[in-house]
Amino acid sequence: MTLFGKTRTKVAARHALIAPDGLVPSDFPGWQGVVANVILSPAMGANLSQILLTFPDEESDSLAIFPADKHEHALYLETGTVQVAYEGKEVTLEPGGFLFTPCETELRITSQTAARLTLFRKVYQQGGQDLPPSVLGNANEVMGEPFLGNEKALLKTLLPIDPRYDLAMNIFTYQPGATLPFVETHIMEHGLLMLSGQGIYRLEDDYYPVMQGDAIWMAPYCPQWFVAMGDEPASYLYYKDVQRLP
Ligand code: UGY
Ligand code: MN
Repeated sequence: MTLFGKTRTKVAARHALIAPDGLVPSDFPGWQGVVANVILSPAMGANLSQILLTFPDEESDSLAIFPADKHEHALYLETGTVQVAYEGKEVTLEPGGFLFTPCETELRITSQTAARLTLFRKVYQQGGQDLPPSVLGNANEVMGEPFLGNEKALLKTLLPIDPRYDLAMNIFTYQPGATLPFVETHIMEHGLLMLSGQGIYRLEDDYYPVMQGDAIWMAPYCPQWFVAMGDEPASYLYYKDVQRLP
C-alpha cells in the first residue's frame, strides 16, 4: 500500500521523474475514448512533448488525432494493436511497432483493443531543403549494437541516421549490473520511458530508483547516468534531438 501524500515523482528545473501514480488525463478536440497523458511538454521547459496514449479494452472505436502542422511525431507501441492513418494510407502496428511522420502530416490513431503507445512530438527544425520521409518498422526486427563495446548494454537505433532527421528514437537494454559507461553531460535533450526492469537513474546530483512505466525528462546539459539492477534486463525507450547546429 502506498502512503498517502507521497510520490516518487519529482519535477525539477532541469530534469523530471514522472511516476505513473500521479498522472491525470487531458481531453483534446475530436478525440474519442483514448486516455491521453501529457507526460512531458513545453509547459515544463522541455522542447518536446511525450504523450502516453492508453486505449481501453472496449469494442467501441477509440480515436486520437494529431493535425498536420509544424510538429513531427515519433511513436512506439508497447502493447496491443493500433491502426494509424497518415499520408493517405492506413497501417497496423503490433507491439514493438514504431512510426515516424514528418511535420505537415496528419496522424489518426485508432484501436478496437487495449493498447499502450508513447508518442514524441516536437516542432521540426529544418536542416536543408528536404523533409525527412516517414519511417515504419518494428523494434523486434532491429539489431541491438553493443554501446561503446559493451555487450551488456545494447542500443537499438530505430530511425535513420540522416541529416534530414532532427530527432532520434532509440531503445537501450542493459543486463543487470550494466551501466552507462560515464556520467553523460550533453547539449541533447532526452524524453524517456522505462519499458521494463528497474535500476537507478542519476539526474543532475540526484539518484532515483526507477522501474517499468516511469518517464524521465533530461534537459540539455542534465548530467545523467544509469545502472540496471534486479533480476531482469532493464530497457528504456528514449528521444534525443540530433543533427542541428546550436
Ligand atoms: O544517446 C544518449 O545520449 C544516451 N546514451 N543517453 C542516455 O541513455 N541517458
Ligand atoms: Mn544521453
